Amino acid sequence: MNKSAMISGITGQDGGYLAKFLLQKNYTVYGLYRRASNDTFFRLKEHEIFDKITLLDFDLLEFTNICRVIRKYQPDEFYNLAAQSFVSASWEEPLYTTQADGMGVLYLLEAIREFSPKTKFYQASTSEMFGKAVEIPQTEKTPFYPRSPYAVAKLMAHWACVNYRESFNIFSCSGILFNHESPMRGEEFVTRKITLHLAKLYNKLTDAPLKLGNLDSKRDWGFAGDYVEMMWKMLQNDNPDNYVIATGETHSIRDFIHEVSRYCNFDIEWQGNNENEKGIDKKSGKTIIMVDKQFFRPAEVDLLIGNAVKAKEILSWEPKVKFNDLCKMMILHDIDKTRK
Ligand code: G4F
Repeated sequence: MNKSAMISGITGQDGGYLAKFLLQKNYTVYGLYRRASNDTFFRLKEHEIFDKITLLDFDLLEFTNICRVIRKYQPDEFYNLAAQSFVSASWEEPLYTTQADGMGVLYLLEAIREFSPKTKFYQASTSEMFGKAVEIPQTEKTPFYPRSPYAVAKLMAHWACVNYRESFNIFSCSGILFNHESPMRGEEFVTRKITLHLAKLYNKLTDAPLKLGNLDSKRDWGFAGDYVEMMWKMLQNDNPDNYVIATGETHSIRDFIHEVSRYCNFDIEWQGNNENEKGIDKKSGKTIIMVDKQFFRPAEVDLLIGNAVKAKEILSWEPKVKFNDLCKMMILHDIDKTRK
């Protein structure tokens, strides 16, 4: 019989890639989504899988709804990708973020414990838990130092996963994923914000400079399509565990801008300092980037770089897409999309 998988957060970047991956493996896929008045299924349509998924109403804050869904379908695997995932917003909505990203995971684990204890559970944990990193690179053993309400809530969920594994024998895995991007990335995240805006400038659809915050923080950026395979691999192993998923390379926001600019014929030179800094195209003299303090965070995560050697050794996983290829994929997609 086909295996069944339930994916919460089906409408997000990772939900689309994971659903496509599991459908190719002949899974029956249940996609859990939060009702909204706008069309949130555009990614599933772009992946051409919208009609192949059973979509179910779901809300991480509604325990009765979670219990009903788990009890009725008792899936073989549950991938919890649902969250308030925008770090910046978590300072404005700390209580909601904690409810959804922390308590929501406890609700899921309780429902599994009560109604479907054989369901294997994957939790989308995050490199943000390392925050003000105390070690470089970060591994599964690196102590955590969360720097945002988002990271604090995710840390609670991470430990709940470990605790339900050890206390109740639930097969729960925590994937500590470093930043992962793609042409399906939400437009509020920095990489996609940059590629969309530069593509619009290139296609002369706008004249306005792109406003950004801290250009010097560094992230370990991988490709989301590579990372969903690892979510699945964790649940196929004999033992549940925690895994860091990363490329092992780090780049600043500035590096990302330079790399994607090459495809837009911009040669950016930086002028000014701190809040007054600007990125100017040497050829045209036009201002392409402006630093704007509204995009700075109350506490920043300055440097993330992961060591995924455990994933390589135990699950034979390695990322395929390199930083340069990721930049190229994203900017070419957005040049094409904005042109249309
Ligand atoms: O793209 P970001 O918003 O991603 P962030 O905060 O690293 O978090 C993402 O990755 C995590 C790890 O997988 C996930 F857990 C999380 O859910 C999310 O997917 O910001 C990256 C960096 C930050 O240092 C930020 O300060 O870019 C800097 N930045 C500079 N200007 C900006 C901007 N970020 C955004 N979103 N917008 C700006 O204008």
